[in-house]
Amino acid sequence: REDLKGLYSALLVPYNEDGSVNEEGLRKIIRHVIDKMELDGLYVGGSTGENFLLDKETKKQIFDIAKDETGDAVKLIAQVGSPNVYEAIELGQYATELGYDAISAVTPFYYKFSFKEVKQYYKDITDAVDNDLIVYSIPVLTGVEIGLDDFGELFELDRVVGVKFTAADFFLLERLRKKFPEHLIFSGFDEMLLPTVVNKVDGAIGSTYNANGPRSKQIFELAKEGKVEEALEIQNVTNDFISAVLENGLYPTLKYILQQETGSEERFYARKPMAQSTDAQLERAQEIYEKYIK
Ligand code: HMN
Repeated sequence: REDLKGLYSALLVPYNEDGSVNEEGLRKIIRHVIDKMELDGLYVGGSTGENFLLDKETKKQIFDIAKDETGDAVKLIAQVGSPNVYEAIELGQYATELGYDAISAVTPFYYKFSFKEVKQYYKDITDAVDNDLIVYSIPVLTGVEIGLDDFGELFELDRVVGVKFTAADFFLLERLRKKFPEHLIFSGFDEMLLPTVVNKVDGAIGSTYNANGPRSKQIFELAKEGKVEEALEIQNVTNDFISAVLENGLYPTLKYILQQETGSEERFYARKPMAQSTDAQLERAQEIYEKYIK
């Protein structure tokens, strides 16, 4: 799936104060990512979209809006994973019918599933959904670690075409790349984009690309051309930005910046139990916005 390579926005979703989707705001974010950030695709239904706080109908609503607003302009990957595998299958079929280019599924979490159970989960999804699947590995949030040989077993499943690798384990990344040259590897930590591109990932999916697209694209392109020194300078500025964002709160800061960038009057709220931004966070977000993005 060469066509899936590239830089993706982990799509951020704005909510209304009552927890419903702010559709107008979401459409504006999608336009911003496609037209101004000029990214290659959208990863819809990930952590950044607060997906794991949503009911099934709202997840479908977001898939609908993203496809409707995007059309065929960029690639679309639907994250459908959930410890509820029946829901994952239904959402996978739903997104596939809508025309999503691929699906992705987080490793099942909460219970301590054995690898055998994790593998069965991916087999159940790929057997039932007529689309290619990217494993979403994010041990920092799920607690699920997958080793090299286990990745090999998942990659043997029909239609498992790659992994979104959100981890700082560069030894494992290097081994994976060497052993599975045919599978797609997407980098998941934006602050480590450069070293993952040096390790020859096929693309990257991240939350900060929604706002810091141009620098991220430069890092990606320069690193691919072997211009590591130049790429590092941009990664350094990028990481000043990301450090400031993480210190002030990832969601409040990105929501504020995207609200400004899209000229939306209505505040971009979080979905409970995620807390709403405080005045102090909003003030700091404005400073970060002015310093790095505006
Ligand atoms: C998603 O599922 O929405 C993302 O792909 C998650 C993405 O990998 C982000 N990871 C987390 O938030 C844990 C990163 O973009 C991350 O926000 C960024 O690197 C800052 O740490």
